[in-house]
Amino acid sequence: MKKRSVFLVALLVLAIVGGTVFAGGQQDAGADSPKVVGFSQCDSQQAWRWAETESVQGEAAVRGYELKYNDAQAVQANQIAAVRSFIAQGVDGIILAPQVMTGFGPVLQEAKDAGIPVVLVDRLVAEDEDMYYTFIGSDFVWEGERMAEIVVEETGGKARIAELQGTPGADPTIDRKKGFENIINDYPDMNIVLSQTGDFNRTKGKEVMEAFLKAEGENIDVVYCHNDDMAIGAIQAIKEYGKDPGKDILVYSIDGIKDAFQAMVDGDLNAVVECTPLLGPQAYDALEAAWAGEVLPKWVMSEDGIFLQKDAASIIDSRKY
Ligand code: GZL
Repeated sequence: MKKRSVFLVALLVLAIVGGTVFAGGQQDAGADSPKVVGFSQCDSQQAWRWAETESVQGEAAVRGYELKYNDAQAVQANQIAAVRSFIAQGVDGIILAPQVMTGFGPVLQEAKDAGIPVVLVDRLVAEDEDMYYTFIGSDFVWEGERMAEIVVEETGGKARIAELQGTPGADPTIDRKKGFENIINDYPDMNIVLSQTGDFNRTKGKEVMEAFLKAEGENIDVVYCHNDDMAIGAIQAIKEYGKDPGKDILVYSIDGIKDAFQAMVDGDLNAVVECTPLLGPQAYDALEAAWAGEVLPKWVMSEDGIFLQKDAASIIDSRKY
């Protein structure tokens, strides 16, 4: 009897332990529930942004992650609130496309304190590198330098340049200007005679170009645009002014959206340096590395191309955004 009761007690203990372990297994099942990622997008006002958002959203579906998306509508305070909300919801990772470089320190510290990795996409922040897991994006100085080299080549080193700058305080704006000037500063007859922000926006780019033309329409040889949307606005303004964009006034821009390739096919735009928005796969690769405890370089640089007007017709159909 004794042996039996001992055996029965042993069975009971095993059942409880097993159950607990199994239950624990059920609790571990939580580990198999899909990862939750928060994506804070700075705005959704143009084709480049739409392409980036689609890349991040599409890849989440491919990889089976739950994505919480917020469009800050170009208001930094909204972005900070969105990131704070993601932290409060206990997401597993955050993808952040910061509107400008400054002001994100406190909320990045909160994410760090919560043990949530933050991957920056397409724009940097002016914080210590340990405030984010990595930055995935282009080399904006390189973009500006390559564009200036093309302008020097196509103008013979002599041009009065109007510049349409991007969003003030955003690192593509700062560095595309820096890169362009790195090159033209070596050419005494290459001068930026007008420069103003068009906020990376098609409508504002047109308005600023209209003002440039009103002030100095007969003294502008080149327009250097920090992005394609402003270039397309500038092209419209130049046409309405009565000049031929791409010929009377040469137009150059950065991004490589499909409308820009069409503008080159139409002869209105002279060259484009690419800045790819298709960063979704790399963003999740980075988060997966963070979750696996790996260390990545603090900058995962995008590969970008350079496209001249003469090549646009043969390329446009293969463009992905
Ligand atoms: C570049 C990105 C810029 C694009 C613009 O990574 O931040 O912002 O060049 C966009 O088109 O507005």
